[in-house]
Amino acid sequence: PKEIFLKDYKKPDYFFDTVDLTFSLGEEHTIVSSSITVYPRIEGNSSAPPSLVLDGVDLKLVSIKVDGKQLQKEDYHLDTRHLTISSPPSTARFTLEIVTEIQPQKNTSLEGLYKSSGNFVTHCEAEGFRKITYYQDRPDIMAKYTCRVEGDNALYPVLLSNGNLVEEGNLEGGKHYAVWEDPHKKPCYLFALVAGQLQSRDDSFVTRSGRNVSLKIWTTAQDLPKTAHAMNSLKASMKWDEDVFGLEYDLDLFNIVVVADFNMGAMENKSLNIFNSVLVLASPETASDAEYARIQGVIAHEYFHNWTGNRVTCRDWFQLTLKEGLTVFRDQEFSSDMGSRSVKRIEDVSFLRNNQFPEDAGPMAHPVRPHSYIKMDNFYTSTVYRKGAQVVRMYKTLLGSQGFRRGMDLYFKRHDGQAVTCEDFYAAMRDANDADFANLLHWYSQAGTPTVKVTSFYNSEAKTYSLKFSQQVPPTPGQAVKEPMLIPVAVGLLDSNGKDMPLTSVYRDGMLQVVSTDGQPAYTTVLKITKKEEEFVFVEISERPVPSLLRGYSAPVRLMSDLTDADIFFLLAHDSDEFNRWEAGQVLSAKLMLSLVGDFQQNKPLSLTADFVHGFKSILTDYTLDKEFIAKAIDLPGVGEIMDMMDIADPDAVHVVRSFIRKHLASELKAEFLKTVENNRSSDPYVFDHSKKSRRTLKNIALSYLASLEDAQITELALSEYKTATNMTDQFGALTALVQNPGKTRDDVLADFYGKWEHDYLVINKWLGLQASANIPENVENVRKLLKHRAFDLRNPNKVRSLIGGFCASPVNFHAKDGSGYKFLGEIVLQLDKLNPQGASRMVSALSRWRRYDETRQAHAKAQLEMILSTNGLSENVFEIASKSLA
Ligand code: DPP
Ligand code: ZN
Repeated sequence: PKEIFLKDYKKPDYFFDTVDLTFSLGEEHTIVSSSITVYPRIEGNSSAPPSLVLDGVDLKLVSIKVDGKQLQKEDYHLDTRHLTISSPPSTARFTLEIVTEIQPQKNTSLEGLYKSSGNFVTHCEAEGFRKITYYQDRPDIMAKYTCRVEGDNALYPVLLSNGNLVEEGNLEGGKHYAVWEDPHKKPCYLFALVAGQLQSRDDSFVTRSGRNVSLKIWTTAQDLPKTAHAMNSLKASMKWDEDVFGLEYDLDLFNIVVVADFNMGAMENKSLNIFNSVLVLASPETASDAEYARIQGVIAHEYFHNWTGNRVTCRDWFQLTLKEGLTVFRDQEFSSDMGSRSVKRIEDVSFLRNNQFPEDAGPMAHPVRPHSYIKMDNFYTSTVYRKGAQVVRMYKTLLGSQGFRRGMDLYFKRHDGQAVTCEDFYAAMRDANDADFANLLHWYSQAGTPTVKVTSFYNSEAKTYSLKFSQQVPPTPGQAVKEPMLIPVAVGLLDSNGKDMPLTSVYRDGMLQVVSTDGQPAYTTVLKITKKEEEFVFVEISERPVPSLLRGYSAPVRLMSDLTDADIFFLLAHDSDEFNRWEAGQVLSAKLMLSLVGDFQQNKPLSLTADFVHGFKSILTDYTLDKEFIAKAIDLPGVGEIMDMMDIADPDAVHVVRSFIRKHLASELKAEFLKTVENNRSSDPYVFDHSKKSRRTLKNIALSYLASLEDAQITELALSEYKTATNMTDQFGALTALVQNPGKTRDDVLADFYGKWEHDYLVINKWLGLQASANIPENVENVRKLLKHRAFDLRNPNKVRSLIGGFCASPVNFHAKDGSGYKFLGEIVLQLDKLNPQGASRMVSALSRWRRYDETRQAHAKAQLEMILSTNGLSENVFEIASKSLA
């Protein structure tokens, strides 16, 4: 396998202007004919024009013509990856016509053209278009497409592609056709085609300049009622993007198609988004609040790509974060505006810490813009997406909302219709604001989570308060030494009453900086750390403050401060920044968990301090707080997050400690938890809004604490919640609470749930995931049984994610010390790799951080990686992860 490097990027020798495609869909094979107008990048500069190299994989070449003339065998070269035309015409333009034959019905990789539930569907990002026809499959080739689709009338009554429908009609032999024309230039990864038996929910949206856009969500007739929430989310996204960024939709039609077999969550193909069914279909009875929220966020995400990704796209795949980091940032902002901003922030930061931090500290660590890859599919990572979004957020933190908007406007003004780089985004932000951005670009090139240490000093005579920062970026594979980064640290100072002190000015390196605006003091100010060590001194500070640091999590770093526990309890009680109030609780919990882990490892008894229980209780019972905020604040840091803080990760110890704290709190605060359940129960019809969702979330987490007690009265309560639930959030919440404890009740309620929902594969996937992720002893055997259950299918990515991905999330069973969990995964990866390399490599990633564990676990995991790597015929996807993990 060949590694591809960012530094080797070269402009293409040829561009494509127009691309006309015809698909003749068939059961035995599908014929794809393309007609492309080609022009050289540099016109007439040499008598021997460079060869034209086209990508193509798993294709049967039927014919190839240049300017109408059939090419002979000696005119081109064909290998398993490329079709090379050695002497293209030296004219200013020529036409290339290629016919290929493919077999979508046999394509289990789910990239290129394949079949799902009998329908034809495409997925091309990143490099799937080369499985459809020979093409320069790279995003800097942007062309105008037409697409004619021909297929059987009865089997494929609906024929869709990008853009506008310009013609349709009947053909001989019971066939029909449709011709689609996309007026916008696009890279081939945004091409899409769908053909099959589908029905649509129809709606419309009038843009602010008066364009009437027809909106359609396509799915099976049976699932149509479950598309209402997705449609509402789409309309809300369209409105929000106009209001916040001034961005309007640019065609008269916007289609979303629902597909059961899909590797990604969804895909932003121009005007024809294709969605994994789990991210569209929802009804109160079948989908939980978490799923409603994800649907809202992802519908918005894909819609927002129309500008950030499609109108302005990436020059090459190394720039993926240019569109993904930015679009994730945009969907996060949208969701914040639809619900609670601080709760959304808390969720995003937890996700980052549980998923991205470990990635950034492991063998696959890469900058948000990677320097190299073997398979691009392996770089659709939480680093590129989530840390990338944090990088975009830092621009906003540094520039303010208006400055950020100015930067976005300039970005579109300069680059609409282009394929660009992260530097272009940076330059637009800088130029629109005359900003001084020293060191911000390092975020694109340096991997690893920076650590920021803070020490504070109050001078009561001078009335100054100083904060001394030092930063360190850890070494990562291929990057031993790092440069200091620009780290924006939002800071507020609390007085002894817990109120924010007014801030007027601060000395940075002895230089006075005014932080008040228009004569008004600030209550939060953003300190720009740019050096390895730096000191900031606040003046006119009348008493020793408690600092609230990194408000709103203003940079994706690990913060270590000299605050005492008393300071942190004070912040927990008083900080005006809700995120930092939550953070204070997390810091206290994490400290406690790490110290109990130490006790557990030394066989010492575990116990909680009264202070901790009291602090916890005061949050649980504070009726002035937002209920969803309470739910977040009483949730302990995840096992992954705590393991990430340890020198040698100990999954058993972290699990035991986390369970101990939960159980202990449940027992000490049983009455308060019961009251929380009681007060937040509701028999109102399900509505997905912040206030209703908050009640349900709080009730369900309280129930889950209580159920950890394994107490007969609580089991009765949870069973009754399960039985009387009128929506999936409550039903699944009660089920989740009940299945923590092995035994007959657990078995019965799981069987009951299956019986209820057997007919609904999305609900059954939740059932699979819940069992797979259980921490009950020796669950691997149960998961092996579920592999053979008729509800499971290794070819379906959602089922794989639920059952196999779910299993890998169990600290107890995946990381079982006898290696049984790793062995199970090793076997599955090899089976899956033959069907779907992308799916297989996603699963093998769970083994990649094996060095983080003790020697016994290391040996077991390493053996599996070596076994995988020694297998013949391994995909490049799995090869890359397995080999880099062992390197
Ligand atoms: N569909 C994926 C996403 O939107 C890749 N573009 O993030
Ligand atoms: Zn995206």
